[in-house]
Amino acid sequence: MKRHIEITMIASVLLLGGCATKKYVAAQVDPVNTKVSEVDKNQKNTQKQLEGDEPKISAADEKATSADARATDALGRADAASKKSDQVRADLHNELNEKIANIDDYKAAGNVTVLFKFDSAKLTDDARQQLDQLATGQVGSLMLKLLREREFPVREIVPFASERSVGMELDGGLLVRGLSEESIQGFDLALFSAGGSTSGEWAPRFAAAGAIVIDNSSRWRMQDDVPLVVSEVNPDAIEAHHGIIANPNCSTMQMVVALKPLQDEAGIERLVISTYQAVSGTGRRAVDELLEQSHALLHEMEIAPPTQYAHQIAFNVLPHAGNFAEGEDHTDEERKLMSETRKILGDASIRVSATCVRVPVVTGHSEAVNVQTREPLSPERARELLREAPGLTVIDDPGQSGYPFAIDAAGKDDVYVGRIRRDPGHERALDIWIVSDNLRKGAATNAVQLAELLHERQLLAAQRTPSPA
Ligand code: 2RA
Repeated sequence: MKRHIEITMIASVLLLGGCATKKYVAAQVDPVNTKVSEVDKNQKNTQKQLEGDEPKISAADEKATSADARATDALGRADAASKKSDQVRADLHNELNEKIANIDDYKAAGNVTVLFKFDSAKLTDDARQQLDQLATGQVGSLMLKLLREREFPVREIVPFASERSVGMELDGGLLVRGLSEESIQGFDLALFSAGGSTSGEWAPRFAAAGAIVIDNSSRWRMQDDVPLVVSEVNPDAIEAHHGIIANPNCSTMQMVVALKPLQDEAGIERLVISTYQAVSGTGRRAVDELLEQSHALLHEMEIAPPTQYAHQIAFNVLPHAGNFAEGEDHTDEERKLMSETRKILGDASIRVSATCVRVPVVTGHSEAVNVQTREPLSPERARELLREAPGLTVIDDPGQSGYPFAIDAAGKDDVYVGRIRRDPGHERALDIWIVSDNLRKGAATNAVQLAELLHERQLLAAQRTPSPA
């Protein structure tokens, strides 16, 4: 139709131009007619082709419609996902903001809820690190809480702290005292959560005054006449004390609870350990640093230079937990894992390789441990042994994503074990994953369990029968 109108218009224009143009017009009309019939032919061909292509066209049409629907659907989903991720981001911001807002309360509340606190100026680096824990009160305050929660049969609890905190009133009306020869007399039990120097100076004095000291610092752990005790692992060792009992380091503590049943069954030849340690192991200031850095990064703000670690800890992983002593290529944390493990398990021949890593987790240390046994031990038997052992919970259903992890273990007293499997590289080795709350079982819970053990075994001064006159 369109083609026909066009031709008519050309003809009428030329005719209006006069006779002289007729021949020319006629001459012109012929080619036009030829063209018309060519076009007609083409049109027919095209028509035919179109008819032949029709199924293809309608298939293409269908395809386009369904692609359209899919695109609309995908757009809808993308929109929902973006809304969801906005929500997740907003929730995370709110959560962090809330934590940041609480930091001041948090710091204030923790300041004196410790048993012993001293002037950090005279302390070594190692002791200062321990002191950080104490100054921020994480383990000390948890000890007090646990003594109450577990109804430890106590007549009187007296918190000791540095001079500047003397006289302060803690939760439950406890008044903080200062340390002096007079003030430390008359106690049956002293729970220390202070630095190595404080313990070095005052633990023997408390012991001489008749108390049994349970010390959370590293000061006495490797001393031959000081038992290093984990309540589920070597409880009998407590009886050999001479006034001081040492509480192991957190990363060793949780690991030996899981290793003991395997050692009893098959012996242990070698351990290869990688830890993933939470920042609360360093102290409350490190928790603050992680939260403040995370907050800054999420708000696209500059982060302050790190003070607790050598590098940024938020959104990072540092192959550096503990301190490197001069000329040492292992940190003290790694050395503690080696020596304390051998002492607690009572086997100096166990070979231990350890890498201690700090991760941006607030509470809950995780450990991947390759255990090479002396005798063959199947993963099935290991699982069975670990299920029956005290203080342990096995979560091992990898197909359903069932394994322990830090945020689940935080706030609980058990040690959690999962991913129990054969090491394909060694017929007598298993790989296991161990997680626990580093402040609870890793420190305060075990200290209180040791106090309970002393009480059950009638070893406290007030329980001893006076010798006949
Ligand atoms: C840690 N050594 O760095 C500590 C806790 N005792 O996690």
